[in-house]
Amino acid sequence: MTDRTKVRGSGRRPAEADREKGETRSGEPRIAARDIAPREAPPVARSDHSSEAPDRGAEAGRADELRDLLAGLRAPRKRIASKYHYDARGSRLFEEITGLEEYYLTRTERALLKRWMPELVDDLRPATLVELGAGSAEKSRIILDAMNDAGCARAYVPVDVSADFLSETAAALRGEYPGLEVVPEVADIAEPLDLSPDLPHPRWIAFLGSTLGNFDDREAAGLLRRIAARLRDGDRFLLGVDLRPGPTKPVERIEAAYNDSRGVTARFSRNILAVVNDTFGSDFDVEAFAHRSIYAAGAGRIETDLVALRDQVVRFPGDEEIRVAAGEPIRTEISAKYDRLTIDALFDEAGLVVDRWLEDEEGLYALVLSGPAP
Ligand code: SAH
Ligand code: AVI
Repeated sequence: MTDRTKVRGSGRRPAEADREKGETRSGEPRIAARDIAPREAPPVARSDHSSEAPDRGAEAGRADELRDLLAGLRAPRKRIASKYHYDARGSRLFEEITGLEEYYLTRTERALLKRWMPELVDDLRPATLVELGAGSAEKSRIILDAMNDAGCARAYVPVDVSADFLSETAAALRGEYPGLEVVPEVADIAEPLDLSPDLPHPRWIAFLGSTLGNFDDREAAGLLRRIAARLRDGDRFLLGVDLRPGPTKPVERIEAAYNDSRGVTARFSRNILAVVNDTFGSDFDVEAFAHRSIYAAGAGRIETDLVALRDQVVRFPGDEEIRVAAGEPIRTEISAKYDRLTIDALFDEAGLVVDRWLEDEEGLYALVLSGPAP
């Protein structure tokens, strides 16, 4: 049994699993964190953060990622996985988006957390908060503050694919919450979730920001199933979701959130090509694509494409070429929207039961607290 918290991702090193045990000042078992002290920013797709040279496992992981990427770009409808948005620049652009007037999601979720966390945390007393796609953990602090106030806070496990951003987040949190074990994990949350048995219960697994909506139906179902399988009695899953249009939420409101007047979302979208170039050595001309986000009512989701402004040939190392025709879209992101019915159906399939559905007065956004099905 290892004492580290790990969430398996691509390119992980088997040797990392054998980390030594330590103790906290209070004598509680320490939940060992991987060393992710700030260092040269690695490409987003790398999850290898030890100080040694990349091993064959990491190289194989990268080769798999390149194979998947090229398969997506050769598909009849071209696509790039949305996780490639999040290098350091992409993460900062997303932070900028969260402050935009049009992007109501973050501030609505923040208000819901502020309204409900003190009461719920005091009631349920989670000892560990695991957060998927934690980013800057700005809103997580609302939960952590409530855990501190309730005197139950023991460990925080932010999981994110953006390594450099995660290390900044972890360093900041260690300073802000001295008694808390902060155990960052660089990993792809679409991969199996493997939590250390040493993390104290009750545990909450949080997935905020409506990031679930960035995964397709199959991935989302798998993710929820794996989360449900990790929950013991008393543990909870806290999900934040953006809601579908309704009487007080016109479609235009959703579309405006993804087509902001300052063009920050367009820069965030195009940055995915820069990340692919940096990670795989391709030569996408970032300026040769236009951002397009449209709400697809049938699917209940925003669909974001980068549309080629001219015919082009994109080169990858190893003489691989991708041809893109003028007007051809590359799907870079979906942002699914939910309602009570779609969540109930997803949760039912995953083995989760909704405890509380907490929605703002305008019906924009919901926090869903759930537990394992009996
Ligand atoms: N939870 C924060 C950040 C949301 S942005 C909030 O609510 O504001 C989405 C976050 O998920 C980013 O930090 C990004 O790096 C991370 N992310 C996206 N795809 C991921 C994946 N496949 N695996 C792990 N993290 C991912
Ligand atoms: C992180 N994720 C939930 C955001 C969303 O709304 O889909 C990413 C984003 N894309 C454009 N704007 C924000």
